[in-house]
Amino acid sequence: MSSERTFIAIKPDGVQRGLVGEIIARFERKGFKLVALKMLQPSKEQAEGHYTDLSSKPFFPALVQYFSSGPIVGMVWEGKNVVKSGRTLLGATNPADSLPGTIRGDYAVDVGRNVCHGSDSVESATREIAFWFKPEEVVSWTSHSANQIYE
Ligand code: IDP
Ligand code: MG
Repeated sequence: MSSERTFIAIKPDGVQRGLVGEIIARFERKGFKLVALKMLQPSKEQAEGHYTDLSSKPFFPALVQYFSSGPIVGMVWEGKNVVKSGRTLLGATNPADSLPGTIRGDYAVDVGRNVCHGSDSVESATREIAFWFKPEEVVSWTSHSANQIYE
């Protein structure tokens, strides 16, 4: 069984709107395994570091302001193809294009308030997990349901 991991974050708007449980529940019900979780208030520097690849974009200052405007919930989820599947659960970046049934499709309207973050590749996931979590904060454990979720 693959042990691919991804970094998923509930952004400040998602926390303020009371969507923490809803978003966690969707990943749990899908069958992915939670291996790390923390709430924190990102500094401007942390927001810039997290989104460093987007620093040349015109919306970068607003994005950094948004991401550091309140507490976030950062998580690491593990499972088969979890990077790609996690992005599918989140929905398209712009909620105008996100399908109903996805988190952004169900709960967001504007691209600059799209509720959640998910790593876009295995390489990004590795970088983002190391950026937000110490190695000892990520827990390796065996789910009782593993044989019911994976053939
Ligand atoms: P992603 O979150 O789906 O991976 P990225 O392209 O990595 O999308 O952009 C990071 C975040 O920046 C988005 O989730 C969104 O909040 C914001 N963003 C992306 N494009 C725009 C834009 O055109 N205007 C305003 N904000 C944007
Ligand atoms: Mg991205």
